Amino acid sequence: MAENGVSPNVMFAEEKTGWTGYVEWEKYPEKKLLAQNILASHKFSPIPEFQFVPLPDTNPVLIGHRWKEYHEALGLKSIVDFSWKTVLKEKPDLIHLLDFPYNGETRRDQLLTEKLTPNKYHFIRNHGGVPDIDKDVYELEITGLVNRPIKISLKDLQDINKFPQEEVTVTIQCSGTRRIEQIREYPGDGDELINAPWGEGAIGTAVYRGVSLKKVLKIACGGVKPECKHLEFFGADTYFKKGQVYNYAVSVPWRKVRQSDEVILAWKMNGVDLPKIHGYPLRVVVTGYIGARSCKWLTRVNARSDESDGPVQSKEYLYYSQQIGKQNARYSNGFSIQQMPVSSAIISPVDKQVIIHDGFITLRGWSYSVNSGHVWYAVPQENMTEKHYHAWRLWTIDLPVEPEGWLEFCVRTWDSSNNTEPTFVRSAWNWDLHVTSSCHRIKIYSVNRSRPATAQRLKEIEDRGEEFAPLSKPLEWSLEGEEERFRISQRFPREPEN
Ligand SMILES: Nc1nc2c(c(=O)[nH]1)N[C@H]1C(S)=C(S)[C@@H](COP(=O)(O)O)O[C@H]1N2
Ligand SMILES: [Mo]
Repeated sequence: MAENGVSPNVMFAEEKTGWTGYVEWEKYPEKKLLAQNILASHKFSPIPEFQFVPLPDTNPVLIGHRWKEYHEALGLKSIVDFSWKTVLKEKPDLIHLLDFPYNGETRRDQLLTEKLTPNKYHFIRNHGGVPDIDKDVYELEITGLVNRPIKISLKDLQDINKFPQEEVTVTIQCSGTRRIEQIREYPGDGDELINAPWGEGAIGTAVYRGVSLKKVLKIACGGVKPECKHLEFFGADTYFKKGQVYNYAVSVPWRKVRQSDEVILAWKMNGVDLPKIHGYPLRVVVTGYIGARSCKWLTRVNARSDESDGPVQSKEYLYYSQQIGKQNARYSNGFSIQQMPVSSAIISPVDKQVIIHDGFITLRGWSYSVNSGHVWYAVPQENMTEKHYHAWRLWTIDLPVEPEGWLEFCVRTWDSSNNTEPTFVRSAWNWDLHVTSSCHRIKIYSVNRSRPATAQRLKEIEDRGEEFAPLSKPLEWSLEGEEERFRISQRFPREPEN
């Protein structure tokens, strides 16, 4: 119960019927203030340390105590419960990095099954709970610097007599993809780091169907006013930052929206309605930009003259160059990350794997570039998935590998503008630990069976019913007969004569 005797869940009621889990904050400054005061009167669990200690080996890997407590403090626990129920239903098989707000990444074997990531396996990055919105009552509001502010139903948006529809193949990647490599080399902050120590699986590709935002603005709103420079998107989810409460909000420049099919309002993903956890019934898909701009559970598009002042846009997803660290980071000296740099990862084999081969090792992975395109180095064209303007290419290569022992493989992508990846994590490191776009490196242990001596040794091991791997397991038997050892040591004495 809050001070005035009203229970918090009555105080912070849902905005509209049929929009379960949607509390509108941005339109009610007094309500935000009240929530802020309630939060200030609570003590919340501390932030866990995992940058200097290994991540727990559990699934979920991390438990979002604090974020659950924030929701509970405002009487919004049902949102927490519904979100987890939705995860179990729609994403049972991901690596659950954080249970709430839910962050899940695709298992490596499921990442490369085909060019399009099956919806069930597509990664999820949430900043709050999952709202449950009835599509029959859904409407989108368009406000701000447009000639005609409107409210429009999903049915009208989907009416092909009103708006032409688009179908686009898009790779969405979180700007935090592969962040764990930065953490392992040099810890940093990362506004959202605690929630998402991502590996190579925070990326996925789907065909989205929807309408171009540019066309909706033009046809339904009579266009934007000349002062409009940014389009701001609001989500129905509740976001907490430094003791304050918000709806998820981000923006993209009008210049991006004007590229007609590059920002779409989508309701289908790979031929079916958006799963609830991906923003049902309507989300934004911003091609080429970091995932954060592709706002899910879209409630409102607001045309404005400057970028969104919501914390996700103005205080997070900032890139601080190498010299800027804890002691001098400010919001105003990090630049806002919009377009994703060239990036890639080796998905198979995995780091530290022992590979017994016959002179070739097959490597597989993904490569991404906004200029998705023309020349890709070394991997033969026929070994890459089809080109799209806004999507990755999966690749596979049979690498001739003669040497044995520990080897390091590295993938580097060039795009058609000759943009390429920095070679080491150090050159990509930044205080907020975003866009780990350096060459992805793995170590593998090579055992080349095309060498007669190696083949012979492997056979001996097999004949004894033993396994070669793991490397750290000692072989139980003598490595060499005594006579043989003696003969060779006579021929090649260890000590020189003089
Ligand atoms: N409303 C809302 N939209 C959101 C987010 C969110 O938390 N709330 N997360 C963003 C981030 S950071 C990413 S990377 C993408 C992930 O999209 P996905 O979860 O559909 O894969 O959604 C973006 N859109
Ligand atoms: Mo993200």
